[in-house]
Order: sequence, then C-alpha cells, then structure tokens
Amino acid sequence: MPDDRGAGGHEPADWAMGRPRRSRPGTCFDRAGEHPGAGTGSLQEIDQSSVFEAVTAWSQSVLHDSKHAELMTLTLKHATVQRGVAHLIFSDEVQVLPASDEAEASSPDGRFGDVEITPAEASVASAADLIRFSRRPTIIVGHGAREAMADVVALAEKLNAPVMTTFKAKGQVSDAHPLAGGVLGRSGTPIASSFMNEADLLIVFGASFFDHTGIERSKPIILVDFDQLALGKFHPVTVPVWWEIGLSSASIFEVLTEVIAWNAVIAVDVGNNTYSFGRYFECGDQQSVLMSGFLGSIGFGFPAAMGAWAAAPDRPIVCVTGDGGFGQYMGEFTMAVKYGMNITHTLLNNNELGKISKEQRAGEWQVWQTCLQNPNSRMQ
Ligand SMILES: Cc1ncc(C[n+]2csc(CCOP(=O)(O)OP(=O)(O)O)c2C)c(N)n1
Ligand SMILES: [Mg+2]
Repeated sequence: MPDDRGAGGHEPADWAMGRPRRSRPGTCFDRAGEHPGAGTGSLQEIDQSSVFEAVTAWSQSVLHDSKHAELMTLTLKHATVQRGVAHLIFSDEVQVLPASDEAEASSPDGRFGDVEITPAEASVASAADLIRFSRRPTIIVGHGAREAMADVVALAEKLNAPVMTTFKAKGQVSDAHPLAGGVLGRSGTPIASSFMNEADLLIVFGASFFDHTGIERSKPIILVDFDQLALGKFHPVTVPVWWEIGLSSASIFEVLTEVIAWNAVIAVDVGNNTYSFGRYFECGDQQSVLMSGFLGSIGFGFPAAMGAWAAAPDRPIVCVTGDGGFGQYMGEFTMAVKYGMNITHTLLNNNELGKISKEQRAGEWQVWQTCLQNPNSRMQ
C-alpha cells in the first residue's frame, strides 16, 4: 500500500478540515489493476474495478503516465463530495515509481464551491408555525446532529421540550440534562416511548427513520437534514427542511439585522466573525459601526463597546466578536458589570481562531495551535 498522503504530502485529513463537518473523506488505495501482465491470468489477477464498483463512489486505475497528483485530488474530492469511498488502484509497477519533479500537490482551496445551506424561507415559516401551535413538541436527534448539539439543546431549552436520541446518537445530550429523554426505540427507555406517545409534534434532526428507533410516523414531523435523500426517505413527513444543522453566520446576521436597534452603536472585532458581519449584516442609516483600523487588533470589540457606552449614553450598544477576540479582554467584563454597562454582546463561538486556521490552510500549512478551549460558565 502506498503511503496515504497525496503526492507532495497533503494528507486526506487536510481535506477533511477544509470541508464542512459532515464530510469525511473515505479513501482507499489498492494494489494490482492494470499492469503489463494483465489478462494473462497471472497470480491473483482480479478485475479490481469491477470488484469495487458496487462499494465505491468512485474508482480509478493509476497508470504510470497518469496525472498522479490530480488523480489524488479527484479521489479526495469524490470522497468528500459524494461522502463515500473513493478508490485508487495501483499496479505493483506504478506504486514504486518516483513522483515526477513537476508533480505538484493541490490543496482543497479552489476545488470546492461554498456549500453552506440556507433553508428555504417557506420551509422555515411552516416549521415555525407548527412549533408555535404545538403544545408538546418533542425533539429527536440522530447521529447527523452530533456536531450541532449545543444549538439543539438551546432550542430544547427555549421550547422546554424533551430531547430523545436514536441509539446511535446516545450520549449526544447528557443524561444529566433536565430535558434529556434518553434513547428512543428498541434499545430505549420507557420514558422515551412515553414522550413519543405524548408528543403532538416531533422535531427531528439528522436521524434516519430506521425501524429500530421507532419514530411514530403518523405524528406531525419537522425533519431537518442536509441530505436531500434523507428527507422523507421512507415516508412523507409534514415539513421537510433541507438545512445543514447548526447556525450559519448568514442566518445569525440576518437575525441581527432584524433585531439590532435602528440607532445602535455596533462595535465589532477582527476575525472571520467580522468578515461575516461585513458580508451579511445590513446597516440602517442611524447605526454606527466601530472597528479596529485596518482590522488590526483582535480584542478591540468589547473595550470599544465599553467606550461607546460611556460616550453615547442614550444609544443602544451592541458588540460582535469571536471567542478568540473576546477572550483577550474577558477580564474587562468585571468592569462592565461594576458600572452596569448595558451592552448586548453577540459572541460567535467556534472554539477556534477561525481566521488564523483559514490563513494557515490558504498558505497550505497544517492547521495548528488555533483551537480554543473556552470556559463553560454563565455570566450574570
Ligand atoms: C492583538 C492581535 N493578536 C492576534 C491577531 C491575529 N488574528 C487575527 S484574526 C485572529 C483570530 C480571531 O479569532 P476569533 O476572535 O475567535 O474569531 P474567528 O475568526 O474565529 O471568527 C487572530 C489571532 C490580531 N489581529 N491582533
Ligand atoms: Mg473563533
């Protein structure tokens, strides 16, 4: 087996990191395939392409004069986009060939379109109506929601709705959480099935309707999934919502555009969060924006908001930062509390210095030392 790096050393992991969370490339490398002795019935000769056809999303033979780096790139692209196994077949002769000096590895940059999925307004409106008129909404999460649990739990708390999981999603919500309903279905708990019986609306995130789970299909169901095929796969659901579970920055700033006061002073920081603000927030003509000159200093946002609070006592003060930038001046919070500063802070927490990760990827470096461990505390 060849080393599992692309020519030039881009590991498949780099691709995974450059992609949305849901996509994990599955790549597979195989020996044999097309070689000079092919067709002569030589030892262990099998037609690899046919054997693998049924179980791979994509399969290619690598020949001695193939564009090796490009094939590797395409393999990772297929694995990522099609979310299946992409397969390269190497004959013995090819796998020992030295890479040509001109062979250049590519990176994920420029090879994928933006895949952020914004749900259709009509779907969101129908889902919101159902939620508004339900008395006992109940949330069911599957494995597909594993990386969006903070948002799901926040929704559960807002609706005061129990959260049950499929068996595969066990542990995605802590059993110590007051709204945790445990596992649903054949491996589940009696309390979960009683929640299911009592529910007048099921809000399902990233779960397949596998029999084992026993989601009651006759109930009104809102189903959210990024996979169009998973929406209503086995039977119709009341409101299928095609959406990448979790919040997109576009949707956050769309909401902020609606809720931030017409005459607010808005202090922003530096980082991806700020670029998203620039791209998606729509300013009114009486709002003022404060930002660090040349987007120079992270940590600017919160102290700037405090300054604005002192300078413009009659105006609402809003602050938008990332977790990295806010963390730099988190101690200032004590001063804001001391003087009762009425500042509305929107913190876009991605547990990383997101802009730096992005720059590292753009420079074709490994992403390193950019993840953040944020304190898990409620401030009052
Ligand atoms: C004082 C200072 N330190 C470091 C930097 C380099 N820098 C620019 S953006 C950024 C990351 C900001 O992370 P975060 O606030 O979490 O925002 P995100 O990009 O994740 O939205 C850093 C460290 C800087 N501009 N200023
Ligand atoms: Mg961040």
